[in-house]
Amino acid sequence: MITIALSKGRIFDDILPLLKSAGIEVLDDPDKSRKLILDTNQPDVRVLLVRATDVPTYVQYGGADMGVVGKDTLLESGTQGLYQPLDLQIAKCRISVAVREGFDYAAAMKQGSRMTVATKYVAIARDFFASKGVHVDLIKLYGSMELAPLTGLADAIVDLVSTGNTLKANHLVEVERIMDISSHLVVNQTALKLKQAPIRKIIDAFALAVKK
Ligand code: PRT
Ligand code: MG
Repeated sequence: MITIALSKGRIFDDILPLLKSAGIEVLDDPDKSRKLILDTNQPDVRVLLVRATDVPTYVQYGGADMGVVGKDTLLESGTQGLYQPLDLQIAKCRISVAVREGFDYAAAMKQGSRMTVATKYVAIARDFFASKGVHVDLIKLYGSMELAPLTGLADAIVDLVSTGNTLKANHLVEVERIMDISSHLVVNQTALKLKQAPIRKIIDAFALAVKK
């Protein structure tokens, strides 16, 4: 049995064509069913639905043989020992710094002043501002980062941006791009050894489909 951990939403939607290229079709629709373990047309392949941030944990500890997870989540979780054979080029976005319209980011970035930054991505934000030699106070949030600059909780946020519509709707502006993000395939090291042939087959099919 091969178990693949996926999160509902954009990653699930974007991985379906890649799964299909590997001959795998998921038989349940996660939006209609309440099942957390989904069957596929392959009797020896199943899909686990987990929170995006839990995917690295499931794969690391062998609860799943492989999974698909955003680079943002991988960098932030600091998961060790996960084999990452492939950038799947799906669920693309970027991680950026954003501030309230009219906020002087350049001045705030100058030595001496101290900025407060709210984010779910504390590790990524810490590394980024440290690399610039700027001292920031970080506030950890779990969602709706956009509210922080609007309420005075923080001067800036570090968050994912895709179309930019969410920032615009909340009178925020993207002032600096930290990095581009896409989702990666992650594989449990032991599973790779014990189930090498079927796992390789999936990796190879994905690799071929990504190139197209
Ligand atoms: O939602 P939940 O709390 O369950 O978990 P999650 O947010 O970690 O999962 P999910 O499914 O929302 O995102 C999974 C992965 O998709 C992320 O880890 C990213 O790698 C990737 N991804 C790609 C995105 C986006 N694009 C994206 N736009 N994840 C989130 N967003 C959010 C962003 O945080 C912001 O709130 O969408 C909003 C911005 O979108 P635009 O288009 O308005 O700019
Ligand atoms: Mg989300």
